Amino acid sequence: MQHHRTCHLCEAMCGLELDHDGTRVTSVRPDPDDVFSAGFMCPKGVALTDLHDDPDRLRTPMIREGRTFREASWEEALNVAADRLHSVYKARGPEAIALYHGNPVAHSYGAAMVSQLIGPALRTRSFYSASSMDQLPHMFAAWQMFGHQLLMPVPDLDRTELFVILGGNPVVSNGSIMSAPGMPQRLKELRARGGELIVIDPRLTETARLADLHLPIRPGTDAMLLLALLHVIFAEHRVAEGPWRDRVRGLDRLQTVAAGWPPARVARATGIDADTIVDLARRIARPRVAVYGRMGVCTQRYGGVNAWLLYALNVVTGNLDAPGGMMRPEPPVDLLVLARLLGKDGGYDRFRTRVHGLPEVGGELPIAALAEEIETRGAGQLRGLLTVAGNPALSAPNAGRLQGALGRLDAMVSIDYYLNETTCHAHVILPPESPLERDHFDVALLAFAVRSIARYSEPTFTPSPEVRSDFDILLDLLGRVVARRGGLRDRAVAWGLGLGRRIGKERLLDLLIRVGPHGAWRPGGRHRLTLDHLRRRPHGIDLGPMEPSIFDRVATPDGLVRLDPDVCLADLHRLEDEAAANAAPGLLLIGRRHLRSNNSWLHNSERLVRGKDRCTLQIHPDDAGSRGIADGDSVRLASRVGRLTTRAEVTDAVMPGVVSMPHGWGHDQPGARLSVAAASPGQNVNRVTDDHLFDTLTCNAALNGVPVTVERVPAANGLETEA
Ligand SMILES: Nc1nc2c(c(=O)[nH]1)N[C@H]1C(S)=C(S)[C@@H](COP(=O)(O)OP(=O)(O)OC[C@H]3O[C@@H](n4cnc5c(=O)[nH]c(N)nc54)[C@H](O)[C@@H]3O)O[C@H]1N2
Ligand SMILES: Nc1nc2c(c(=O)[nH]1)N[C@H]1C(S)=C(S)[C@@H](COP(=O)(O)OP(=O)(O)OC[C@H]3O[C@@H](n4cnc5c(=O)[nH]c(N)nc54)[C@H](O)[C@@H]3O)O[C@H]1N2
Ligand code: SF4
Ligand SMILES: [Mo]
Repeated sequence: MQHHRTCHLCEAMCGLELDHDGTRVTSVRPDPDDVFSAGFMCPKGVALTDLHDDPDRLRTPMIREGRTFREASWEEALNVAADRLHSVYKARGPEAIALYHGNPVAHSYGAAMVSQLIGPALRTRSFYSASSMDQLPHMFAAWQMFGHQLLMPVPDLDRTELFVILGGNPVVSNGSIMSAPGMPQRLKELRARGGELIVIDPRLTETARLADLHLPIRPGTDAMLLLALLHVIFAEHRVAEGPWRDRVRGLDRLQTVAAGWPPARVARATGIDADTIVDLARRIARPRVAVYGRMGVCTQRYGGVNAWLLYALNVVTGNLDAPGGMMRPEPPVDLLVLARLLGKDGGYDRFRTRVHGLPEVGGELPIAALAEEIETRGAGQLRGLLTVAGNPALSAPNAGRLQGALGRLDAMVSIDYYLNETTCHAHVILPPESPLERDHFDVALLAFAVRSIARYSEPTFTPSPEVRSDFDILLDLLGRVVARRGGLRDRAVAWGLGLGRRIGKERLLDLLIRVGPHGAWRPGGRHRLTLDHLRRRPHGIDLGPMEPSIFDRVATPDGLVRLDPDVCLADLHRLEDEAAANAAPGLLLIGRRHLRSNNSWLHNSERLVRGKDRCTLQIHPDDAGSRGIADGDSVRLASRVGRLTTRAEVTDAVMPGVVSMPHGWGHDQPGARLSVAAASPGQNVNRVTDDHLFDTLTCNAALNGVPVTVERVPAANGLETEA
């Protein structure tokens, strides 16, 4: 039998064609008829079946007793979980329970729908997620400039004539805040229509190899480069004319700031010479140019300022909300309205963390503070944690410290497929259905696709009655916790949660689609979509290219885009100080993604981990030479917080002064149950990244640009991780 479904593993949302016999998938191919991915998939597509078949994937709830876990019924596990969380609530108050949402929440519409209710239901504001080691600076800038944190513009990749990427590697990551399956093909088409690609990245990445121009940049200096680009554009009177000028404010203040950053001032710090910067500015100040920045500009010490300057640059060149520039699609579910109704349209510094007083961004507290909030005694100390689809023990900075903290919680409940490095600390693990046993719709990611499309996938296999969805598990658990509080309001909330379960996520989704921009209940709509429509069109429905709509959706108090947010301007003093100081010549650590990895959690698939060791430390020949390091040597990588030993890969793909190592590895943790991953565990680079190193504006973790030392160790010492 054949079944078509969306791959939910990354933001590209490829359409897949599966053959199966009713219980097992026998082959996975890219769906040639898919309206969006048109016959593309990456090697991870097959991992859907590997996940489904994986004997290590949990099929029943697990309860920890001492160091071991035993299987339990849903009834028992949910009650134990609710009892544990409730006793923390009773003894320490609601804020003593924290939530952590991992990246896959964004890929599960059931989990995403309920996730917004968890905080209010548990009455806690201690909300953490992978966002604060990812795209939070973009959300912050969108909130400051456009008045809505989800109004993040997307490159109009298929029509741009110059695509400039700072700190993104879409050929490997398959795009982020830019859903565009088939990146190599799309980049080929860009070149075929005479367009150009410029990549600004400390490493000669797989994407940079396809570029017309690769500019290696010293990590953490993008803000200086962006200011210098603005400087040239203003100084040479290249600011675009157009109706956008009536829809923004703060252009003069932006100009004043940029005036202080001539290219010559930033050349040494960035490693890009002044003439090149001038030339780049001239090329950017034209129509149909998209300047896009991703992880490399977010997860560093100037994430917030970078995101602001990037968006501002696209505005002054006239490319915001213009074809070929940075735009937004019109997805079937209106995420902007939905988020506003849920109070999730943005915010900043309305409350702070207890220990170091770090500000909330969009209702989130920074992951960099999670360990200290668990460790530090006093009123409000975190004693309980609910993790949903996350593995912070591997993914968060200073992971060694966080792992220690997780082990000391009074109540930890995890909703996850695996007994892994994080969930091994939980008292109860509640596993959701396999990806093939659930339906799929991209509530969030379709709002960041390079075209407007709609696509829904039915479950491939009918789940057996004992299997539960993230949606049902979360609602059931929350209902039980709330019911234990016993007040009148609590009973009303518990009833509401029960009602949500009875309505079911499919009917809620149908409702959201019907009232959405292309929905059946939208007056004058062309497509009149319902969930049933989508069920009949498994290859998806193309809703057309992006159209200008950002300026119309701006939600600032005066309806104008702010080019000069006060908090961003104020943050520039850090950059001034840095430019004045003589940069230390030490080594800076950056990350690296691989096509066959997905953060920490696909390393239990035999065919995805096969092949040579990927968990190496890339180092430039000059830096290796001066340290007596040869290719393949064991090296010790150390920072303020930790050290590890791994193998050196000497390569001029990284610029001098920079070393690179991937994250998501370190599967040698006792207590985890990942038999394939444990056979080639690699090292957890986040034992070296530093929880005290973050963007002090948004408090987003700085996983890139970490000061480190590297030294050769005699091979006999072997490869082991040290705390
Ligand atoms: N050094 C360094 N560290 C990094 C990064 C980096 O570039 N460098 N990148 C950062 C980024 S961008 C991110 S997003 C984070 C990711 O950080 P996390 O989200 O914390 O980690 P993941 O590895 O994505 O783990 C996802 C977990 O969800 C589980 N899971 C998968 N699907 C589902 C599901 O449908 N339901 C449930 N309940 N569970 C599910 C998996 O088993 C796994 O345990 O890592 C960050 N860490
Ligand atoms: N195969 C695969 N795909 C993935 C993932 C995965 O783990 N594997 N993870 C998914 C997730 S959660 C995310 S968030 C996306 C991320 O998607 P991307 O952002 O496209 O991916 P990264 O590889 O993190 O790219 C960051 C780039 O920034 C560069 N960089 C580091 N520091 C700096 C700096 O200071 N300045 C500049 N200009 N560049 C810098 C790095 O060398 C790297 O090439 O990928 C998603 N897709
Ligand atoms: S690029 Fe790969 S992982 Fe991402 S959606 Fe497509 S097949 Fe899945
Ligand atoms: Mo991410």
